[in-house]
Amino acid sequence: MAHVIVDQLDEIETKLLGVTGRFEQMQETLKSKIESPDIKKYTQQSASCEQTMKSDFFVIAAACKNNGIGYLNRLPWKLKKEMAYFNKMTTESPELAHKNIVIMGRKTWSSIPPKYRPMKDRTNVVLSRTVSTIEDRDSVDHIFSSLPDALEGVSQLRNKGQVWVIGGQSIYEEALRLPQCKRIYLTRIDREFECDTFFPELDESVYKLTSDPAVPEEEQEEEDVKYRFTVYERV
Ligand code: CP6
Repeated sequence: MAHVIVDQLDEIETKLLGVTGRFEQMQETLKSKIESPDIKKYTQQSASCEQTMKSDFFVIAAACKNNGIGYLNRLPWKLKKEMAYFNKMTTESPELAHKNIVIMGRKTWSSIPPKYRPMKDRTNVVLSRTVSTIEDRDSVDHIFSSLPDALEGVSQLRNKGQVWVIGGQSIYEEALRLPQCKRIYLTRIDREFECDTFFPELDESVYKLTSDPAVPEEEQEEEDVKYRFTVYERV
């Protein structure tokens, strides 16, 4: 009786070895297929396609001496001409027939006084993981749940206008790390204000100071506050 079982076990072992061998062979075949030039080329093409599907964009921000950009969901300062500069830069498009796009986080959207929402003559895009938390949702042109989603989404609008990322803190942090971020228009306000949201540290090896003919280089002053418009370009 015992040797019958031993014989059966031997037989099972032999079969298992056969199966394992064939399995290993299949693994080898699959591996060589994945590494074949055709598949490699396809993988690369798909990666570069994903890149071109995302729109290039500019970041625009105003930050004070302590890098603050906001306090209690509003601006820490009142600078009318700085606001006019923001509106001019984000509205004027080199392609006259195309509106520019402004992308902002949900809290930035809610910080805009209702009578100025949506920002006029611009396509307003708001980022939020939960659509239901967006205030005054009907005034928003497009909602996306992440910045990469928005960049891919707006690239499909067939709009040749510029794309501007306008804040706030967490959106700036993500935007500055993306290779599609080509320029940063940063207004540097020469005074400290109490703030609870901040502009990220600029990596000066990635972003270099440059100039733009549309941007005044002289120091600005209003309400006894001095500030400068700076422009950085991704190298
Ligand atoms: N950039 C500059 C910005 C803003 C301002 N100046 C801004 C701040 C808050 C909102 C929208 C825009 N992104 N340079 C202030 C006018 Cl809600």
